[in-house]
Amino acid sequence: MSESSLWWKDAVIYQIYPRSFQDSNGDGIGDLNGIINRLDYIKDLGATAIWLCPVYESPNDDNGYDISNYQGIHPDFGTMDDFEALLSAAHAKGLKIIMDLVVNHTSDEHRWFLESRSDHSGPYRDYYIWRPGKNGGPPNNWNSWFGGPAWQYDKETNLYYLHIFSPKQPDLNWDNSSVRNSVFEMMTWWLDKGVDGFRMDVISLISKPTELPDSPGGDLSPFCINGPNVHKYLREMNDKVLSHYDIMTVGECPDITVEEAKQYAGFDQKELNMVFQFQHTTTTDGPLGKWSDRRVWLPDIKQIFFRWQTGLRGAAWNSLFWGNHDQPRAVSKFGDTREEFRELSAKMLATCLYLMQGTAYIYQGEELGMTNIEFPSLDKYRDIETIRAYHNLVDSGVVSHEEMMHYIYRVSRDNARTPMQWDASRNAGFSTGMPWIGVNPNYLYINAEKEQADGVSVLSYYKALLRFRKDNADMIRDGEFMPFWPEHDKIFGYTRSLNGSTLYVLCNFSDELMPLLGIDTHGHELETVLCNYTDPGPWALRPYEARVYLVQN
Ligand code: TEU
Ligand code: CA
Repeated sequence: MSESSLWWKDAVIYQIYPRSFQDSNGDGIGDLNGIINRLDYIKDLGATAIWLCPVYESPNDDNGYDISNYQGIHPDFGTMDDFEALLSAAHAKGLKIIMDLVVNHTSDEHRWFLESRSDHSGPYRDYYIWRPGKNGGPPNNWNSWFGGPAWQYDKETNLYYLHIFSPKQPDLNWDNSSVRNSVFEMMTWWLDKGVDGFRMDVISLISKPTELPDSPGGDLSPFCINGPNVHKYLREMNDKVLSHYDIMTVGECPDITVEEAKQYAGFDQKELNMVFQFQHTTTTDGPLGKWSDRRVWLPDIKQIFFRWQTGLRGAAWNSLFWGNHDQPRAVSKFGDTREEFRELSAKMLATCLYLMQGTAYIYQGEELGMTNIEFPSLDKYRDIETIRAYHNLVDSGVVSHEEMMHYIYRVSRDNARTPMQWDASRNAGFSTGMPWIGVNPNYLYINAEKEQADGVSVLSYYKALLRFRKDNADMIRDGEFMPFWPEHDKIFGYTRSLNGSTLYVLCNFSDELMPLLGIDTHGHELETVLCNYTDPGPWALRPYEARVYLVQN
């Protein structure tokens, strides 16, 4: 691989959830023209690429993760011409565009599924996973990740189809070579248009075992995650499509370990460039999975990052993120949203994350320190996962309404999906119409316009941090990673070293003053290069302080 094809190692990727980013025509839904209008903001932040969540035609059962036409743009977002205008405007500013590739499943309104369902002997029948029922019920006991059985009965043929997600998201049958070729052709079509890569939705789920056995407790994960042929199919994809372009790929891989990540994204594996792993986002899971109010315990998080940083070193590449469109807001989950600490902890979290080795991902609004939302009632929520989980757990009496709302406030995906907060005008400057989902009332004081004018805002700090990352690209990309004070339960510390220079990154994850222990610099000067407080402070870390020292060779 030539050096130029490794641009993704230094990339800073800004993730856009298009419905919630910027509405340009007053219909309450963010759109492509809205994104075009905000490209300067993204560029100015210091991002080098955009990951665009799905903008394809879709009945929106799961906000675009249920695609009915891979080669068409949803009219809510605009037209293919608008997309092409976005692509060339972004490229003109030096911003790359990474598309979301959702090929574990389609919408049940996709032409392939409509034909599969209606023509039992036609070429599309085998595009999906159809099975006869057992003992008057579904083929096995698997549960959908969105709740309820993972099988949907089809009256006409008296068969069931598999859906890991909603019944409107039937799983494709990747064992069928025509499915793979159709997907590869579609990918080629986008790449020929000039897009710069793919974020691959649940790509580790595409291969299912032919025998679809019952699972203890109905959990399909052990059978569908990293299924039997997943690596074979990804190598074929790499060989037929990916290897022909100078692009980047990141595979979303729930429940993945370091060893498995090396198989998907090993430098010599000829599959993907990197994966998203979720160990650091799932430490708070409880008996009801994500529906829990557990707090993050720093030693868990440290251990996970240390494992990934050292485990992938020299073998594969990390992706660095706190949040995305499925996660609660980073500062609400990992930081502290109390008034005096929100900005400090948001800046600290960014410092801690983006000076590690890996590609940086910023989820829209994170750079403002946007927080979770608490809507007063379920009918204000839009997310299918939240609504289905509420009914599964509350209607059956497993948890009370109050308890469930409490969990929803912590972890619902809608926390990340409230409109981007641009300014203090009506609807946060997101839309002149009625937004499809409620705006967080804190937009009056958390918004881009205000933060742009404020030299010590979260936004300004992000810009400085990303500039630092860029100016020290060799160190951040290649520097050796070492845990620092690994046993400390309040400070997340590590060093990066290259050519005799060392960067010390020290982050206080608590609201207490933390004395610093000695740092042996062998007589060299300790220069503070980044800090989220404006005054130098004592030889200690103040609440949520992030301090970065450089010891030059
Ligand atoms: O998410 C996959 C996934 O693992 C989610 O089910 C995740 O566990 C959940 O959202 C956490 O709350 C991807 C997309 O990112 C998500 O938006 C889609 O709904 C899902 O795939 C189906 O396409
Ligand atoms: Ca719109």
